[in-house]
Amino acid sequence: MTVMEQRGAYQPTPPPAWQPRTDPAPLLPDAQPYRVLGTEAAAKADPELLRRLYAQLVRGRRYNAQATALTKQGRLAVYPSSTGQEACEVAAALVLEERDWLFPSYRDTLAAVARGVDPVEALTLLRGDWHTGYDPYERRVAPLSTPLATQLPHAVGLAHAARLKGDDVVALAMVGDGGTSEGDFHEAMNFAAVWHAPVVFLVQNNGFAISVPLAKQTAAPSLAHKAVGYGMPGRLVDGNDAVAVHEVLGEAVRHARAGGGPTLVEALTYRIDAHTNADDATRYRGEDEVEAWRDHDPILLMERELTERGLLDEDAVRAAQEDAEALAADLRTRMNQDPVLDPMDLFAHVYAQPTTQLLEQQAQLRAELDAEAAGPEGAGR
Ligand SMILES: Cc1ncc(C[n+]2csc(CCOP(=O)(O)OP(=O)(O)O)c2C)c(N)n1
Repeated sequence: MTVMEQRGAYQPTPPPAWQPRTDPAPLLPDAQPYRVLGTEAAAKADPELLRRLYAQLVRGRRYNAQATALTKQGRLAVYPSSTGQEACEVAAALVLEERDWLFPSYRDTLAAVARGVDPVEALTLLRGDWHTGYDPYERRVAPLSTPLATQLPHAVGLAHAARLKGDDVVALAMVGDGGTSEGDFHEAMNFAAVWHAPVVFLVQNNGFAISVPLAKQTAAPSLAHKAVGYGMPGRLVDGNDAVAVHEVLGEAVRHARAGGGPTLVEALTYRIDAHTNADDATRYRGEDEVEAWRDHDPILLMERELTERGLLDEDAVRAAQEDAEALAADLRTRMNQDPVLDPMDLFAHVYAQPTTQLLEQQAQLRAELDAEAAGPEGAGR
């Protein structure tokens, strides 16, 4: 039989039946952003939680305003304000247990403060002083991360390690919409899903990566949809509705704690201020857009709800404002004191085992500082 005849006799067998490895349907995000405030579900919200969230939102708004003012007075090098995004900041901090970890980005100073980090220490990095400024282990808040999305693989690593050790720890990592286009985002999401790590990703979609609007950096149907490709559930929530964000994050944290693996939460919000004090937002967005979001302000939404339910009277408003003013006054006083800095600290905490070059540089700086301290006479000896 010729080769051609043999081929003619060949009967192809059908390939094995294919089906998706994971049913994508339960992973799909909410068709519409999940909301509580202004809906029937709000009636079920715990009054104590509403009051607590409200007080923290008011404090947060004041903290943002004061930190921005400090940049104008030359007391703070840069401040990426989260005005308009306070609901996400506060809910992320309040939803965690003490034993959990928060992984913030540079925009999330407020989340760190709401979790108990000293308000001045939280600004150390943005002041241009050394290192993180606060002890990450004290409140379990990782350093504010400036390189986009690099905090995400760290969060996954910590959460995975905790699970391997049998520790009951969940990591909540915060990132901006722009950060979701980074390679680190992909790597973190993939490892988290494959390892089933107890981690929650909170994407604050505030519409812009500095001046780049979302449509120019992703063609995804929503950022929450990205979850499905990695095999984890995606959730879409109104990021200005503090109760809704708290609820969605709470569910995701409980799911992770119970061994259910990671969740990606996209919170739709808006950055009312410019990217930082160094940015002019009028160059890439119109005032109409900003005004429309002011009507959907997180504090306004909460005030309406509390007032309708008779949970907010003048005394409660005044108490929240006084508390916020006290925070701002403390920030002003302490930020107006010149920090005492030791230039030798530059070399601390860089490597566990300093490199030869670093040791040489350290010795050189020591010699320069000693010579300076000795003055012209000492230098001549
Ligand atoms: C790896 C990396 N690339 C670029 C930058 C410069 N950069 C700083 S902020 C920013 C925009 C980030 O936007 P987004 O993630 O949406 O966060 P937002 O500032 O809106 O909170 C960019 C590109 C950076 N910090 N890190």
